[in-house]
Amino acid sequence: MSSTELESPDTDASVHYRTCPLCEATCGLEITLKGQDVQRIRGDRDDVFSKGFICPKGSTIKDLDADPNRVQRPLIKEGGVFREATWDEAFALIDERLGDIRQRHGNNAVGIYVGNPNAHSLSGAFYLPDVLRSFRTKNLFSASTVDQMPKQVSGGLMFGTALSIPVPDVDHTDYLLMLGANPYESNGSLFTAPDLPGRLVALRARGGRLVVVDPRRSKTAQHADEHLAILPGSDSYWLFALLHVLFAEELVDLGHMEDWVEGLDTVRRLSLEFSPETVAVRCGIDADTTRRIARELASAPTAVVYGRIGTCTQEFGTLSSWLVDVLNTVTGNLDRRGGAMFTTPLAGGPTTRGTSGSGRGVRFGRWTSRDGSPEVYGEYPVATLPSEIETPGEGQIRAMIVIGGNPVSSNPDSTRVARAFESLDFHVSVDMYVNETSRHADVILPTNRILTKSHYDMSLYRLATRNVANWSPAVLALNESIDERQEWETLLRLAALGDGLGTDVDVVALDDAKARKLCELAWGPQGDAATDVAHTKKKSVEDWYQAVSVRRGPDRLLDISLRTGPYGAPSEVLPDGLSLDVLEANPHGIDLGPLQPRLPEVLRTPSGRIELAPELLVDDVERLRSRLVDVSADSTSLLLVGRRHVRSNNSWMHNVRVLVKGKNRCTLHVHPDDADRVSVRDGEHAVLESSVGSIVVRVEVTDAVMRGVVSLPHGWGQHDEGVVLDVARSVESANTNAVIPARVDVPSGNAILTGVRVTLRRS
Ligand SMILES: Nc1nc2c(c(=O)[nH]1)N[C@H]1C(S)=C(S)[C@@H](COP(=O)(O)OP(=O)(O)OC[C@H]3O[C@@H](n4cnc5c(=O)[nH]c(N)nc54)[C@H](O)[C@@H]3O)O[C@H]1N2
Ligand SMILES: Nc1nc2c(c(=O)[nH]1)N[C@H]1C(S)=C(S)[C@@H](COP(=O)(O)OP(=O)(O)OC[C@H]3O[C@@H](n4cnc5c(=O)[nH]c(N)nc54)[C@H](O)[C@@H]3O)O[C@H]1N2
Ligand code: SF4
Ligand SMILES: [Mo]
Repeated sequence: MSSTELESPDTDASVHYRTCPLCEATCGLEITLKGQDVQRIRGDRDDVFSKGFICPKGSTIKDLDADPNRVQRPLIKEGGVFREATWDEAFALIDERLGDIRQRHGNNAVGIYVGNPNAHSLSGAFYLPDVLRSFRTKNLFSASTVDQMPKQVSGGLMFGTALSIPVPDVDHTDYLLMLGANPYESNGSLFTAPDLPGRLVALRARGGRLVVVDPRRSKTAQHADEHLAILPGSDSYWLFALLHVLFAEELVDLGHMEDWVEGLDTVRRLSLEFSPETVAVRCGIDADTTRRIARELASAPTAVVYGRIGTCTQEFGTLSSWLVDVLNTVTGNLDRRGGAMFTTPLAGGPTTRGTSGSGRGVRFGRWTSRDGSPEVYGEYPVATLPSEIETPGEGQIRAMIVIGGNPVSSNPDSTRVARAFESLDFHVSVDMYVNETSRHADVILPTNRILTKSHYDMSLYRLATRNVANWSPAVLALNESIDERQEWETLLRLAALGDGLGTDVDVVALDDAKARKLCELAWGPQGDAATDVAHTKKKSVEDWYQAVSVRRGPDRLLDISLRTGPYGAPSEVLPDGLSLDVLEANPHGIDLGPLQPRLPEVLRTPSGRIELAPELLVDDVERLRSRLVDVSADSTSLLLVGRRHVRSNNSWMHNVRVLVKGKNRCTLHVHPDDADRVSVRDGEHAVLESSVGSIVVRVEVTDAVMRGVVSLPHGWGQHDEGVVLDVARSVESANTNAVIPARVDVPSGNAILTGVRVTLRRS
């Protein structure tokens, strides 16, 4: 069975269906080809989840794949300039240099950074762990610590795994309180729901209420019933004040969770000192409003609190992330229809594996970095990466492997990050651009074009608002004339190199061994194969391995995950059980319906209960307390926040001309009163300065930002020498991370990117 259907008598034309991998919304695309030429990309109206919705980025995949600035073949830097090389040549150089560095300085001398696109890549899902393991280094970093790590920490502590993150049941809720998220531009995050704007419109149309808490009147705030402007970084105080009211007015009602909750009294005690009056000035929200919202939350038939990047990348990111789910719990809205629910991922995941109802839970700080940063889920904070590269001594990072990431753009104190990368002895980037980061590399290994990859969003389907699955086979063939290779093969080769197997490896054999091992694990006493075995009646692990080995690479591994996942066994809805064959036969996806209550089975805490007051977080409340009066506040400085635009995607899509044309979007939003105060005018240049640097920005005066707050989007400023991004370079822009100091939220190590103190002056 194939997802290709002939649409016209023109035998050359074919229509293919493909999930968009660019953001978390997982929209279905309908792609018309003529031969190997992409004629058109539009929304797949039959997609079970997105039903035809796409954003302006989805249809630009053709432009991305055809970008003349794409790195086509491996590049090796010689005498300061890149030259094209063969894969063998590139791998031989990597092997020689990394081998030498590891031998002389130990395994920790090699650091690895993995970026955001890996979360959307089937290759990344299955082969990246091999790379991370193979180099036996503790110096592992990722974009998670400039993003969602606080939510993973709070969810892990409360419910037991790194992916125990409840998702708003947006399609059924009566009340959505949203903090620090702007899905009208971002299309949702840790909350996979294609056409989230449409779902929010539907929520309001059925009589529900949407309240948005954001220092900016964002597009989502404009489309809400109510917008509360909050001072950046103060969400934890406000969330505590909501709890304060709920306890004081006896509105706490655990409902069906009564038997599963531990620590309610501790939370009540902690909330006592954060009354709406106490936090009003710090948050910029008056006490009456706070009381009213608390009552609305408690009285709505169903309600859900949701916080995203604005609540994570802040001084108290973990506390905010935690309090969001505490509120969901104490209002009885956790794990019930219309509340905050857990996905049952069709391909399985940490919340479906192992013993149901309890587990090992999570532990952090099992080892620490040289500067004392505790590991969190095996990684160190990216904010500390430059110092790990620059500080001499045992364990100093001398070489970096960067995979699908652009830390020089996306990490705080970016000027220092650039300097640190420049000082490395060796650096390899797996990327398709020579950008802010990879320009420093000694070797660049290109990734293959999006449409030559098969796709299944392993990570984001674990956080989806319905239980869905959709697999897309590759639409285009690899371009042999440039020796284009699948990224999973590149990752497998890198892993082999890390394992000391050298460069002369048989990738097919390595992949077979990996699949066989996965089969054996699934077959073993701890494994999940039983579900599939039951219906395939395979006699041995070998039979089973042969059955899945009609495919190779990540597709085979996905098939194993599907067969051993929660829907692998035959059921009423899937009489044959779930497998990749089933998904292949359903090119518009499979929808197993709205989220279902999963308590207590979803829990993996050692206690088998919801830990409402984990010690690590309770201890961090002291830090919150100590900052109730913001002593660094003064009348001349401003608080910097970010923003996203629907035509952007972090740092790497500004090279698509149709997305950047028109109005310049890298402007600094300044409130009219602040503009007057510092004498800057709309459209003028100004200097934005902080303790770590200064940048020249174009000012846009608008009352969409709170007084005292300025906003600049991230991911811009592609003007460094050597960056090969012709379109992005032609746009006037600056990198906001050049003025953001490298500071972290303590429990998670996540970078503080919002609420940063800056000054503004005329240039
Ligand atoms: N100030 C500020 N900084 C921020 C943020 C913010 O809100 N404010 N947001 C943060 C967030 S949420 C994130 S997720 C990070 C992102 O941080 P990063 O992941 O470091 O950066 P990206 O811009 O996503 O860069 C992705 C890189 O991967 C490459 N790439 C794209 N597709 C592929 C592929 O299929 N394979 C490979 N190998 N490479 C590919 C791109 O060319 C690009 O170089 O930025 C963070 N930085
Ligand atoms: N078009 C587009 N879509 C994207 C991306 C992109 O770059 N472009 N990136 C993707 C990625 S990697 C991610 S992680 C997601 C992020 O998805 P979202 O979390 O929805 O991110 P944003 O759209 O940046 O919205 C964050 C909002 O938080 C507000 N904010 C800032 N500081 C605070 C604060 O202290 N408190 C509160 N309450 N609010 C605050 C900002 O003003 C902003 O409106 O988007 C994804 N989708
Ligand atoms: S919303 Fe996200 S997944 Fe949907 S088309 Fe746009 S970029 Fe792709
Ligand atoms: Mo992100």
